[in-house]
Amino acid sequence: MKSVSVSPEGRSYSLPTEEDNKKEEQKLKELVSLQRKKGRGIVAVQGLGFVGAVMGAVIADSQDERGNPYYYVLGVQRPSERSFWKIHSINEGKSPVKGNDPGIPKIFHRIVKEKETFYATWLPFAFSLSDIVVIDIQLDAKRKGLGKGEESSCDLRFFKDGIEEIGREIRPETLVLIETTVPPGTTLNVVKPILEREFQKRGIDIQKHPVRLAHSYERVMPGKNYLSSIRDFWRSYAGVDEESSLLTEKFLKRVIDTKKFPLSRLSNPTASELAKTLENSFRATNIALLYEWALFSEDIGVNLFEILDAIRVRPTHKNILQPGLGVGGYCLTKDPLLANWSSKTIFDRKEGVPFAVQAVDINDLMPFHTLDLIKEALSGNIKGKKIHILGASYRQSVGDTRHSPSETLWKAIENEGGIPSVHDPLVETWPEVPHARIEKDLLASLKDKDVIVFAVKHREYYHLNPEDVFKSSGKTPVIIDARNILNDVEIKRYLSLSCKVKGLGKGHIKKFDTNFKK
Ligand code: SAJ
Repeated sequence: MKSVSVSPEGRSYSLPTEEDNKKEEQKLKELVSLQRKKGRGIVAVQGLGFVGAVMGAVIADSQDERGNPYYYVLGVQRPSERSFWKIHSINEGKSPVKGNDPGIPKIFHRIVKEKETFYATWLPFAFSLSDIVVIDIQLDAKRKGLGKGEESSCDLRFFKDGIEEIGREIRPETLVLIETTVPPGTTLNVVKPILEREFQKRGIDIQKHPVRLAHSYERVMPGKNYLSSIRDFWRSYAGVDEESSLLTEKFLKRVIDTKKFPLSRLSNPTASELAKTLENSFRATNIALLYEWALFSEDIGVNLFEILDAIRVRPTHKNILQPGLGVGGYCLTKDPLLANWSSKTIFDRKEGVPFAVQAVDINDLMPFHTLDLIKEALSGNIKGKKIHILGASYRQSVGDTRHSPSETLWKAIENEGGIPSVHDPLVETWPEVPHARIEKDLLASLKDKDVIVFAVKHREYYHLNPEDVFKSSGKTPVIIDARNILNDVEIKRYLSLSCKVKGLGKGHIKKFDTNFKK
């Protein structure tokens, strides 16, 4: 049976045949020669995921002061069952990624249907036609389980295959720009040797034609500022040599608003790779640190969050973060592990980055404290109790369940005989918890629940009327605030309804008079 790729809307596309490949190659040649006649540079973007697809769109949307597009972009996506549909979606002028940024659907329609500066394909042949190849394929850390960061490793196989594909196709003068978050040292110690080997296999003299290669990490933040996190945001970069750095600088200056957001040129690609993993290690350790202060606050009867507000007013401390249900997503859970692996495996150091790895472990296990709060409120036994989780996504304003702390909580509840359920306004399916039905009607979803956990900072969960929650549940539900969503007025109103209330970092609740009346 021919394998197909199915889009989220349910449309299926047969994967390409040899015949399709031949036609596509001819089409690419014609498209590129037409675009070159218009004076446009040709940029290929490898990987059309939530970074590459939108990065490609921003590049295709860039233009000079007279409004002439700088580049024609070939988005190159492997024809896999999981992702081949994205190629058709883009070529119909539709974004393959969802997000709250209203600019996303508009930019795809503009570059495909109006400007005609973006075309998606599956053929690596596109790299042979390009002046610049931007790499946005993913590189995962292989995790051994929650709290086992030290045992994680990196499997570069998929990434190396992608580099070899590029090395087999590109012309020697083509710039290869890596944006993927990679273990520090990858550009110089893995990518450069592969490209040089592929060049030599093709009879290219790498002394005369040194590879043009650079690293510049992306700071894409899906959500309401998706596009501006690419176009209106600072970038660091470094080339393997002066020529590569200059070519990269020229490219980035055309695509990013570097007048408002100046570039930072670093001394070598390893510095750029280290910077990215350090940024997210800093963020992960920031949150992990506050977790132990949340436990401290709970035990001594103080509200950690009013303390953080009082500290944050200091300019030197305004970036102190908050603990919560846990730390999920694809950045803070992975980047410290990439650096740890690189330190030992690429640089043969004895030490990794143990503090950053410990932060990942602390963050991984954070949801178990919320389970403890639930058990405390239910005098230790959650068997048969209906526990409703508000939020499946790993963070607010996106519908993304990768490494979601809510997943850890859901599974922990099931393990102890509880009956979890979940509501989320943005998540449609939960691949990591396939049997979970995502409720969409918030108040209706509270019916008959013994425990309600505020798990994700979705805006829908703020300022719910405690009386409405109480009535909708039809019981006297335990209220668990795992994300500092409830304010003290709401907490007191739940208490006056005889609900038990517990909050991560909110030791002050037990000081409220439990007979508090309105
Ligand atoms: N989280 C907390 N407390 C906080 C902030 C976040 O518990 O104070 C949790 C979130 O709930 C989530 C996890 O951490 O589960 C990650 O949240 P995040 O806000 O860091 O979002 P990410 O994972 O999408 O991080 C990305 C990173 N961007 C890139 O790597 C390009 C990160 O550097 C950004 O700071 C972050 O987006 C952002 O600010 O949007």
